[in-house]
Amino acid sequence: MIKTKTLKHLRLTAIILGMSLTYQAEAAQVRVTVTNLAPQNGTNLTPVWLGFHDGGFDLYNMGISAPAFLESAAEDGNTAPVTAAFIASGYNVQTTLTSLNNPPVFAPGVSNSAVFDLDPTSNRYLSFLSMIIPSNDAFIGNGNQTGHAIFDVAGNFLGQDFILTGENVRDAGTEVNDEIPANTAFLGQASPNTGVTENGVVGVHSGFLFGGSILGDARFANADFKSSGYQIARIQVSAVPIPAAMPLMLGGLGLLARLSFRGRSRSAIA
Ligand SMILES: [Ca+2]
Ligand SMILES: [Ca+2]
Ligand SMILES: [Ca+2]
Repeated sequence: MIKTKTLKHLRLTAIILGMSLTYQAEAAQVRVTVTNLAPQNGTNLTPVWLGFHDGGFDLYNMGISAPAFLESAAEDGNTAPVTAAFIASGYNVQTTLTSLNNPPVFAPGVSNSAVFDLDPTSNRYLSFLSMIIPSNDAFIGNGNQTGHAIFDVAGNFLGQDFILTGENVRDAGTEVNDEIPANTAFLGQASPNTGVTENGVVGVHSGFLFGGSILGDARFANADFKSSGYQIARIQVSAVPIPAAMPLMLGGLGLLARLSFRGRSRSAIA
């Protein structure tokens, strides 16, 4: 009798454990945290576009002219075009993460995060994109679409935790870096896509102009991202072990199992 009970308990436990294991293999919840690491009066970041894909979505390549969606993001912080391009490429797990402040930019020291439900195969890689402000067309974003794997080929969670320095700042090559306030987002630019067309290619940004209107502005006195050791941002991708509802659900299942077992025992006695 005791043996039968134990066996039944074991079988139920196995079923419940199996359910939780199946859940982990099929989908994973991850948290992406973006932090602006620049010093006070340093560089700001526009809301950060984040997208998860299977390695088939490329934001840009060094030495090649920027796609239109990159121009909008790099010159105006507008992520609507990259969002549409991502969908057009067949992907749908993406967001534009704001700072929750007003304006929604990431000022130095500001951090925010978002949680995503990911498929380890179709959402294996992270891509990110954000404009550096103020600037003409400076941005951070990964040019290597498979550079930030969240899962390995077998679907095991890898996570990511990396720091972008001043050397990771790119020039979209779409607008001349004249830093004239009327051409420069966040300084005096009144409408999108305002500035002198550069007709260039994406490359490493050469830095803000010494004596220019960005570094000459007291609010951005520490925005020289070419200075030694300058840190722009940190991006962390961590696993959310079990969704908050899962332990409750498992607890509930256990209780149900126990109740049904007791019910059966009683009817057996009767
Ligand atoms: Ca430029
Ligand atoms: Ca501009
Ligand atoms: Ca332009």
